[in-house]
Amino acid sequence: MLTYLFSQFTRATEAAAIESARSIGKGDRHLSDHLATEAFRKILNTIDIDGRIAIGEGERDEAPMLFIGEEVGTKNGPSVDIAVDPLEGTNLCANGLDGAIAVMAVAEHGGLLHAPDIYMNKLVVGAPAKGKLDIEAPVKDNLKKLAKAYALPIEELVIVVLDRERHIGLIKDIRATGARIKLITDGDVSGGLDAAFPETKIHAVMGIGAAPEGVLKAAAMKALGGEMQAIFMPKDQAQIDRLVKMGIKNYKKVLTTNDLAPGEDILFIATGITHSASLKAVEFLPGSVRTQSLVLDSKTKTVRFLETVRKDPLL
Ligand code: VTB
Repeated sequence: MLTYLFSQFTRATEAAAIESARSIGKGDRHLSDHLATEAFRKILNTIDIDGRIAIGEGERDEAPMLFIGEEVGTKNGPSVDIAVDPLEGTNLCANGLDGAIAVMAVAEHGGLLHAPDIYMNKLVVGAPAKGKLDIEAPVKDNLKKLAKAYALPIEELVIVVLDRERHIGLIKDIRATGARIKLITDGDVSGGLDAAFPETKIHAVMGIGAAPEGVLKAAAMKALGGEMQAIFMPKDQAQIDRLVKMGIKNYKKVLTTNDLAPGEDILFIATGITHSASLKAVEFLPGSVRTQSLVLDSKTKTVRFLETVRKDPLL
């Protein structure tokens, strides 16, 4: 079981969150990303694991750190695959907007889909609606079922959608049902987490975003009891070839939570950088810093909220 390592991994997302939080609002997304990535990797390499980055900052030739295939950890420990986004929502952090998080998932070797950075259509719902929606069905049918699952009038549903031109039709379809929309500029992992917590009053995330974030969301849904459905949306033949090369032959297939995160033993950890409906922002206090992290364990179905105050963020 990986659960005994959760406090170690949490140190890594905390460090990434704290360091990138120093750049909130500076308008420099590269600086924010760099601070998060460096801090995350520094801590990760002190942890007793034989780790491999399955989803990271990109291919080896385009990412200096946390590239796909990079070996991380001390090598004295379990063999694990890691999906990581040290700063999910770089623009959110750079512009001081809600929803930036430092996030990772860890699983036994092979426990996370090696998803290339290609778009996918995604549907995320919380536990009450698990198994009740179908990503291929019309939006109005899905929202009717969602409203029923939550025992709410459809008008009270709130659906998170990335504010993109490609979603004009989707937004129209959602609004036609009477449901409400929370448009976000970035950060649909954070939106996915919100959908799993009823107190956030967010009920689903719909629309097209990047596949690596889809794997992270699926890892979270495994412990939270929610559901993720997804379909790859390659834009050209080169992307189709890439999917096939990575072992995804039938790319038109609807992927389930388990297809995206097949591991039996998955830890998912997210630390808030800026505020979101389910996580608090990093708070700098006189002489110390406070963070809030969500730590999910799929094996024991444990949901932990961890608030930490520390003097030296990288200890
Ligand atoms: C999504 C979303 C991310 O990028 O992948 C989105 O999941 C896709 O971006 O949180 P574009 O539409 O700009 O290509 C993020 O918003 C940021 O990585």
